[in-house]
Amino acid sequence: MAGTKPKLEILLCAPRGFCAGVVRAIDAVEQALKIYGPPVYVRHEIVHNRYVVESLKRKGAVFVDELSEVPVTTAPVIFSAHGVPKAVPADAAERRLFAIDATCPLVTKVHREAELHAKRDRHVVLIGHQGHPEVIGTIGQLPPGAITLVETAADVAKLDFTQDRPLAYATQTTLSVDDTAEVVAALKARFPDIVGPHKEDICYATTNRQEAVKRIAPQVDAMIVVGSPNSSNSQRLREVAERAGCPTARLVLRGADIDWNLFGNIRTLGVTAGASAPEILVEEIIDAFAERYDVVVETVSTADESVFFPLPRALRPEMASN
Ligand code: 10E
Ligand code: SF4
Repeated sequence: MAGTKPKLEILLCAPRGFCAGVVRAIDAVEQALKIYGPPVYVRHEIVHNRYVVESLKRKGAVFVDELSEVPVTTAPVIFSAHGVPKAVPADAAERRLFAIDATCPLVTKVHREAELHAKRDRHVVLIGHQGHPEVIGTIGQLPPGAITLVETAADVAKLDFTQDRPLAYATQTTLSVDDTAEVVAALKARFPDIVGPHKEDICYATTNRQEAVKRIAPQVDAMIVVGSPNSSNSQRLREVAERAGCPTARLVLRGADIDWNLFGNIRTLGVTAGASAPEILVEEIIDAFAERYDVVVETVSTADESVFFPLPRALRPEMASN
């Protein structure tokens, strides 16, 4: 078939894929397996990517939804990058489990902000997606009722706080930058004294990946976001692509999942990857296109990233020799 394939220009977003918090969380599981040997228990998917989870399972990680599924053991129990309610480490301590917290430091920062607001008697309005583990973790930093969740500007309109109630807001780290700006504006309009972070708590990785998609989306016939359906930041990238003018944007987990009815007759394709999607899957997807098309890949870079988070203390190399 060589020479007969149609041409396809692929614009590859940079930055894309793994963020510093994801690298740290996956490294934490791998390092725990290396130091302590299997099994290493992990509460919740360490990051929202099935390929990552399956590869760690093969190395001896055991994934559980709740601590109650972990037997009496001296093996490490790792909390996922999304963070956990305070009750979880408390429960682990009571059961004398060897807990290791792989919560991203940028999520922990939001937890500490929420605590600080509560200490200053402010009720916290959290902007985020109901039911998402990060939101459950953040709400679980304070006693029940201390945080009110809003998802949209319409939710803000329904809030019935009196004007003299001290308020603060915080956000999930992986939200749409544009949607969140709207919700924050609605909050400030209704409650001018509300206290908040400088802009929002959306992290650098979320912001940069959305920015790169915005640059590329108007120039391509279709866009693929490599990532899992349960990955919030990946879903946001797909939405950002559509809103920025890309006619077809889809989340794709593996090369075999590409819908060729949608992607079989295009001239330009944008590719990015959510913060939990490994680069090997980006390569797999580009290879799948290269089987059908004569592809030329151009990387479009909109930011440089050099963020690095050291491993949780219990897993740093000096601990390995103890
Ligand atoms: O669903 P999310 O985007 O929150 O999670 P993910 O595992 O896909 O990506 C990493 C992001 C984290 C841990 C949330 N800050
Ligand atoms: Fe941390 Fe942001 Fe990555 Fe979430 S997306 S793990 S907050 S760096």
